[in-house]
Amino acid sequence: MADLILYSYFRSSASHRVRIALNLKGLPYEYKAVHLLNNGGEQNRDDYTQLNPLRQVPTLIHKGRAIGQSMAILDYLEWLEPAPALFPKEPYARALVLQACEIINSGIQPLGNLSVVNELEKRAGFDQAKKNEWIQHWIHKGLTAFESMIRPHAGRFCFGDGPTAADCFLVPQVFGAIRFGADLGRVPLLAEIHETCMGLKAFANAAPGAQPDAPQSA
Ligand SMILES: N[C@@H](CCC(=O)N[C@@H](CS)C(=O)NCC(=O)O)C(=O)O
Repeated sequence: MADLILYSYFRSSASHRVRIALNLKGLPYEYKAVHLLNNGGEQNRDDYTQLNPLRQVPTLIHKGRAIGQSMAILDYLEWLEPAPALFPKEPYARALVLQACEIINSGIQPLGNLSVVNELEKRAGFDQAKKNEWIQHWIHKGLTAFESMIRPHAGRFCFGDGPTAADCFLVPQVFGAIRFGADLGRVPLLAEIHETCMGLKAFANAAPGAQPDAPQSA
């Protein structure tokens, strides 16, 4: 059994964050695909629920022990393999990186999550066009806030000239923004940082289309 196992879905932005972090730290891992749509959603299977009680990906297994929530996983990886650091040591700088991550982690991603959007359909009769409008609204609001927050600190990456956890969160969210037709022209700095990140193997190899469970066309 591999030292590290990642339960992931190719298109899951939260799984994507963890794939980037593992790659940046050079940690090899075994990929286990959890299909979020097939068979009623494999995240709902009893054996998977034992690993992740909220029935979401990602879940990281290290030496047989499970960790859910991408932020907790990134924090764990930082202790496991401190270099390269994804969080600054200086308290204020660290708080700013966490603030940027949380804009995405709590201000954008949960509002567009599959189970949330399904509830909008069930309870409020949203069709696909309305669902997309809803998702785009939160993406625009969150990414605009993210861009204005990092602007004074950005270099080639969100904070300075090396990737941090903020870039691990940003890049998957930009993939989501493109997928849902959000206007990246409103956040030119983020579009530029995304392009810089995608020039690195750690980011390129973590992309949805590069995963073993991605359909050929992804
Ligand atoms: N805050 C969680 C979010 C995890 C999450 O929302 N995962 C989504 C995919 S990106 C999921 O598994 N959705 C399944 C569902 O909604 O049924 C984290 O950062 O790990």
